[in-house]
Amino acid sequence: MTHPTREGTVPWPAELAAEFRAKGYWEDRALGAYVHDTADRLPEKTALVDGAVGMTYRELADRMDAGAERLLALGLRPDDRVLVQLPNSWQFAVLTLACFRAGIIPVMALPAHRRYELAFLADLAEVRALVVPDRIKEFDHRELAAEVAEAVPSVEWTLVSGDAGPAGTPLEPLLAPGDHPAGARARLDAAAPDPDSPACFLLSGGTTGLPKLITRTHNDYAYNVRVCSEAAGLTEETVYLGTLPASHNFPLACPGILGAFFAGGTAVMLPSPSPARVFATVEAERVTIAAAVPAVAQRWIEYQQEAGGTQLASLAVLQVGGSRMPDELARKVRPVLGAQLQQVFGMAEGLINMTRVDDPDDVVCTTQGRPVSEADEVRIVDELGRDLPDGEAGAILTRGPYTPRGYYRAPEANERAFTDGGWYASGDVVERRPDGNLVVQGRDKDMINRGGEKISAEEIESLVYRLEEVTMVAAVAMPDPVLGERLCLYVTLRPGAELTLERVQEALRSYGIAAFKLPERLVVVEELPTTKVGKINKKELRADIAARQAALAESR
Ligand code: OOB
Repeated sequence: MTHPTREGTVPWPAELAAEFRAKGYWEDRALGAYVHDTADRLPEKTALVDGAVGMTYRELADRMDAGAERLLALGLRPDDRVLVQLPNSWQFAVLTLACFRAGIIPVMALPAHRRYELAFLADLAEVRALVVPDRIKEFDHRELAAEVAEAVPSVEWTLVSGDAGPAGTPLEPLLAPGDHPAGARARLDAAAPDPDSPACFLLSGGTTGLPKLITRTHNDYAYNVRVCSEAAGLTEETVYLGTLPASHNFPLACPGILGAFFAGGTAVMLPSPSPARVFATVEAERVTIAAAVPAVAQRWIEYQQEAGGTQLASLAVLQVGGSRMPDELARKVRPVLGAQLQQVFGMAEGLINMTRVDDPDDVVCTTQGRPVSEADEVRIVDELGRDLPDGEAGAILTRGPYTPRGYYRAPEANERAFTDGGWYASGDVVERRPDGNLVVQGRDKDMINRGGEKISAEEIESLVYRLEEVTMVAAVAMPDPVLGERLCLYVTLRPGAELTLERVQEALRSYGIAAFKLPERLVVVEELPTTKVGKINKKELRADIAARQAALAESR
């Protein structure tokens, strides 16, 4: 038996929930209902595009309902969890909606995840099904899923997109249109999930050992989508390009593909942000808004500078977030790409800040914007938790109607990350300007932000300690001109032992971790510097690697 999610979820206090309802932030509707609203209003409009596949809203709503009923007929029940590891595709969108509609909870894994992450997540969430593609490039996800299913007893089904193979259940037939849409709709409406129940589990960037699951309820996530759509100006004319991995909060719901569906626009799914494909797709589908991390935006800018041309003519807004965008890069967006920049500083845990499309250039190019909701509370505090005046950098604390009060089944992590009064401490160091806009100055969390993908230092360190050569290890961020940061390992070794970066990478790969988490530089030292209280001094190591990198660049 799997546990009901209620047992591991931290609810908002009742008085606040009542207030969020009274003020209209929480509409007490399940996410699927919003898609039906759009389908009722604009049945023949194109909802979803994936290569040669296009779907109207009528068809999307029909497939969503039929999919929900088939998942239930398979044996899944409301409140069951399923691990979803699909690339950006129409299948990702339809399956996610079908889950929402049935009250089945998708756990949003990344295509890059491997056995180590997937088994951990599947086990923590006690998933009853895995949903994977047949293969991505050369990699066979069916084999990976088989290993995960073997390791995690709760797994009963593996649904496979594409060629399901002997052990898998084919996904596409489950997501086909149904025979009696009106009947399916009525039955699902009657059994709609409680709007305060989890709609999905997002993954935390994580500063502790392993990733944590973030419970997003129908009520809070619907509000997240609505308020982000408003701040990004989505309308029926919107054509949204989903090219960052769609299981991330940013391309999913800020406003993302769900925003496009709520607003009656079109979501275009693209599995890779490579400039040539993105530019061709923007041109072919008349894309009006896209989301990127700074490293991807930089590639698009460079490509446009080299290739020239008018392929991006329809692109009105480029959202950039996930890691700090350098001001110099921000200033190039409009002159080169012809799109208005919207900086987005958000987190899967809730709070989303955006610059607004009509903000002056100074705000758009040098700040990470301000909260999207009037109900977002933000404090900037010093080490003792005292509020700081505008213009002084400190730790950001936040709470609000779409910022949950705790991680799933993680009381210890909750002790640390959620302070008295339910404030979430993201670990970012932020300055608030007098005009209300936030500037991210740095962070006070042990994480490496590799082009928007987050790597927990502790997670990598605990794995490197398995190597017999190693006596001490510290994972630190090293500055990188493209990705912002990459992962560098400092190690001390046993007497006489030797270690190469290749050996570390090979070992970590054999443990089954995602490739983006592999260290890209190894520094062997006699001793690691420590602080007064005897902890490894990472500040000194970060300065050391930055100096080494600078010296290296100098010598070239
Ligand atoms: C987004 O979400 P996560 O959960 O992958 O990562 C959140 C963390 C933040 O705490 C911050 O450290 C960093 O990513 N971050 C930024 C940033 N946007 C995110 N740091 C500096 N500047 C920015 N613009 O990354 C995310 C979720 C929703 C929307 C956008 C990004």
